[in-house]
Amino acid sequence: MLAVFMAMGFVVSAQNKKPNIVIIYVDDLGFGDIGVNGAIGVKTPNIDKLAKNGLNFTDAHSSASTCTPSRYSLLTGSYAFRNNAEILEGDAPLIIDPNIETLPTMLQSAGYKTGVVGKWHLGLGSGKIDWNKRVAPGPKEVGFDYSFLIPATGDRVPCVFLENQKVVGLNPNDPIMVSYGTRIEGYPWGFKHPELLKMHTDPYHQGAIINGISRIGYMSGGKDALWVDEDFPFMLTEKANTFIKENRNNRFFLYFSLHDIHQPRIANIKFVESSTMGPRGDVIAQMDWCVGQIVEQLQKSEILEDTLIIFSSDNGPILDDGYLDYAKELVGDHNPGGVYRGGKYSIYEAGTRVPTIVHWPKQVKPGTSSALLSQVDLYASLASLLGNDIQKETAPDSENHLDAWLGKTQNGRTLMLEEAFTFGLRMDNWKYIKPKDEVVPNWIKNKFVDPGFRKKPQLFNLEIDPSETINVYKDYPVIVAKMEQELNKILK
Ligand code: NG6
Ligand code: CA
Repeated sequence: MLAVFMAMGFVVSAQNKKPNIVIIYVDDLGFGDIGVNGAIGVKTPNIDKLAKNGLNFTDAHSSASTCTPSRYSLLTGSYAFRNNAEILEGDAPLIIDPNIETLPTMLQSAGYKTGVVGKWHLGLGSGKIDWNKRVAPGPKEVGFDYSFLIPATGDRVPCVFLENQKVVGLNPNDPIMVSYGTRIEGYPWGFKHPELLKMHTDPYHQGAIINGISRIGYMSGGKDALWVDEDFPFMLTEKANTFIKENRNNRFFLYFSLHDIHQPRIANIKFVESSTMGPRGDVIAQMDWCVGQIVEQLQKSEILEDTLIIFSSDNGPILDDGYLDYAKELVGDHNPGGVYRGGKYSIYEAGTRVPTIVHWPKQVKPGTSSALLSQVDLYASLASLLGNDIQKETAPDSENHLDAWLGKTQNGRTLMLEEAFTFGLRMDNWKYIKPKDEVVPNWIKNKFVDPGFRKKPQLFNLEIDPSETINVYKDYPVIVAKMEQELNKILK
């Protein structure tokens, strides 16, 4: 009897122990891009191992089908449309209000050390940025004790890292200037100097050429501080692992936001031709290596068992997204979005249904889960894990689904919003897409991606039609009316 009580006591105290939390956030990774979900053209042994020893979700979603909106929702627990969050330029102001409670501030008040390493793309500063001084507000002001950033995206200037909001390696005699409007002299422009390019681009990526790659936007100065794209995997994993090592005796939260597999897809030579899909596959392999490095560090620090790892992506897959890198998936059997329709930018399922793995050896039994979940729910779910109450106005769209995230139930949301150029709503296995009377923007037309909005409403029954091929809108007026009503309630 005593032994039973003691065993129970052990379980209770283990449950009370707060885990370290690591969110590994991949960029543009599709549902079908990892081995456990059926990838063919590339091997992802490290991610597969995480999935085999953890919980692999088949119906978990980023909140939107592009980066900035998804990240905004992840960190604030609020839908992106409430703040008009859209893909930001590299000099855009910070879109998170420093006065609100965020996921990292919530974790700070629960005693966590917080850090972000990698792609930010949530804006910085509050107007015109002086890149030669500390750039604020930024991660610190919204709850991160430490930051090491790619400020926006790999295809946008400035092409420099920011550590704790200061440009790394900047020579004060060579100040940085950035412009997204007027062309500024400085680094040569892609459209004028195609002979300097490693790869050709669409007309939107023909600004400053840095490291043989032309970007969106113009830049001058900061020569000593320029990043080398091929070194991203090493730079970022090293910074993340240093943060882990330094905080191994604290409770910590690491938001590890990889640049891969976003374009420009320039794999390090170590990973070139490590897949049969060309550059897009090579950077998937590279990203998988980074994941392995983080897990290995957690293991070396003897904290893997106590760490809750959440692996996911900010939106679905895309082939050429502006750089002509000959992503070859179209000719192979590899299906980046799995059986799902669409991809990045799209309101169809592959836009937001992304690889999602939860790994926490002490608490989560290995398996799979078909619970319907959105990343916007991580806020309230993690707050509940830590026993934190959240105020009503905080994280207004975040639902506590801790039991589903930890595999204690297969029941997640009954209703779930999806954001893209229009809105989608999931109600169990029904999917409704709000009509939109607009033409497809020019810049997206040539991307082999169907953004999915139509002049007429769309309804799909994912249970029998997971690939959203047959619009059954006319056959189910009652369901449609109910879903329109629910959607309007959310959008109001
Ligand atoms: C788009 C860019 C695209 C990519 C995307 C951001 C053009 C024509 N296209 O605006 O290349 O950078 O923004 O991707 O400018 S995301 O994953 O960060 O949302
Ligand atoms: Ca993305």
